[in-house]
Formats: sequence, C-alpha cells, structure tokens
Amino acid sequence: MQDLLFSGVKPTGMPHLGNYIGALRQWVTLQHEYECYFCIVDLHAITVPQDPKNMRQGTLDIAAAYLAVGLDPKRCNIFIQSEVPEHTELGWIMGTIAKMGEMERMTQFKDKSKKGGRERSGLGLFAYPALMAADILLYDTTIVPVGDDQTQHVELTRLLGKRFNDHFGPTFTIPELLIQKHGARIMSLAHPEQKMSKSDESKNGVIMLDDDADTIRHKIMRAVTDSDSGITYHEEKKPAVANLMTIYHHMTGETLEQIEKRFTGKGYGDFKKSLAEVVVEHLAPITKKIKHYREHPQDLMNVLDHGRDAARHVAREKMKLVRDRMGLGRN
Ligand code: AQP
Repeated sequence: MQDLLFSGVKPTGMPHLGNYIGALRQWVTLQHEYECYFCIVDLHAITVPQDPKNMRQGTLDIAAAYLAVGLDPKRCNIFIQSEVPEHTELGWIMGTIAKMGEMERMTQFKDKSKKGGRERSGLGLFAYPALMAADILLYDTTIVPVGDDQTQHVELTRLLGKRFNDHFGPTFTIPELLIQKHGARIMSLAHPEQKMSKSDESKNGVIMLDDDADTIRHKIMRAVTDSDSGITYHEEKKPAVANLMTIYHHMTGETLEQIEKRFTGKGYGDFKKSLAEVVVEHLAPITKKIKHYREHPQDLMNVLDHGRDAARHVAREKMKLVRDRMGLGRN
C-alpha cells in the first residue's frame, strides 16, 4: 500500500515566503512520492477570531497558492476542512480520548494564549490539537511533514490513535513524522526573532506570494540587519542576516558557504539588492499563476469540489467504523 501524507494551511491570508519554503514547496516534491491530502484548515483558523469575508477570500487564496506553486490536483486531493464534516465529528471524539494534562502540555497553546491571556483564550484554541489528530487519523495517514512547531501535536496524534486502537480495537493507522530539514523556519524581515507569519501586524516583515516585484524589493531593502557588518552566517550572533541568507539559499540552491564567498567584502546593501532580485525571479511565475486563478475562480471551484468528494468518500467510511467501534448510534 502506498504511504499517505496529510498536511494543511490555515486560510488566514495569502501564504507567505515562510509557508512556501517551510511547507508548500516541499509538498510539491512529496506529491510524487505519496498519496497526498492537502487541506485548507479553516476550522483551525477560527480558533482565533477571523473576519468572515477575509476567511472566504483566504480560503480561495490558499487554493490558488496550492495550485500556483505546483500542486497537481491529479496527484493530490485539495479540499476545505469544513466541507468534510467528519473532521469535526472525529475531532470531538478525539477530545474525549485526550486527557486534560496532555492538552495542557501543548506548548503552542501556551504561546498563542499569551497575548490575550489564558482566561480569555477560546476553548477551540485549547482543543485544536484534538481536531488536528482527527484530520490526520481520518485518512489513515502514514506520513505527516512537520516543522518543529508541530512535532508535539503529531506526537499527541500518535498517542490518541494508539489509545483508541487499544481501547476499541484496530481502527486507525498510526502516522510517522517526516521532520523537515534544518533551516525550514523563515523569520520576519522586520522582527527576526519572530517567525514570518500571515497574521504579523508588521506587513513589511512578510513577503506574500502575491506581492509584486516592487513590493518585494521594498520589503527586502527595509529588512532589519545586525549591528556588525559582513555577510556571514551565525544564527545566534547574526539572526537577521542568517535569516536573509537562509532565504537566499532556498531561492537559489546555493549553499551558505557559497553565499558567504559570493558576498565577501560586500555590504548589506549589495546583498539585499541581490536577494531581492532572486526572490522576485523565483516568485514571479507563482505570482502570475495566483493572478490567473483569481481571475478564473471556477478552476479553483472544480479542484475543491473534486477534492471534497474524494476526501468525504474516505472520511465517511472511516467514521462508520469509528461509530461502530464505539457503539454510537444504531447498527
Ligand atoms: N515562518 C515560517 N517558516 C517556515 N515554515 C512556516 N510555516 C508557517 N510559517 C512558517 C509552515 O507553513 C505551514 C502552514 O502554516 P499555517 O498557515 O497552517 O499555520 P502557521 O504556522 O501558524 O502559519 P502562519 O503564517 O504563522 O499563520 P498565522 O499567522 O495565521 O498563525 C505549516 O507547515 C507551517 O509549519
């Protein structure tokens, strides 16, 4: 049986260079190796308040970006999480399998609830790892590509899947983690201590996949650098430049050593100018395709319809088994 891979992006805005380098670009390669389910995880997005209009637009933007970077709907299922209600149903069930102590140990909740405070954070934000477990287990996923921020959630998924199987009989495949290589985390250009994020308030820190060439140049030229000069890679001592060099590496394929050599004796200005051009060149075809899909939304609708039907077919069967195992409803 072919390995099955599941992953997703929240429709909280147009994906950015970090999403692209850390996730989307790798999926394009992975789609040739695995049967793939790429979800637009809107139910995860609403764990923090969202504007409904932006959500709809964000959902289509993610679909457009998926196709524009090269995901092939003939090779993978692209669908919207909320259009497959079995996710929600299994998410609830996973919430009954998980223990409070396990959920409380999730560091992402601790981080994300810091801003508004624990008391004011939504229950959904707390419970979302149970929904993520459901997303993964529903399809008998065998492989989940993860950055370091998601490792803990996939470990929890494994634990919940095993616990369910032990208690109710073999039902779920227990997935393995596919750990992404070093350097997959891209930081904000304006605040290199924070990851590049769709919801970053400082728009200059984030390169969106639909930014035009001049906007990209402007953002890169304004990027924060470190106090001492020189294009050398040092994550702790020169985090801002290390981040820019990492982006350069991912855009060109040049190693960090080759980049250091190329810019020996040159200043930040020269380096940034060159970086801006390689990013513009790399993203130009993607930006063009995103524009195309925005102008032809029917193409997106067809892909999403097909993905939803394929996902529901599998999810429905799995939920029949889950209900049966748990004694829910009638025969
Ligand atoms: N800065 C990043 N560098 C590398 N990879 C990243 N990813 C996100 N940011 C970076 C990876 O992109 C995938 C989808 O992420 P997501 O949109 O579902 O959630 P996120 O990680 O919370 O992304 P954002 O942009 O920060 O969204 P908001 O601002 O809405 O919270 C994941 O594989 C993630 O690792």
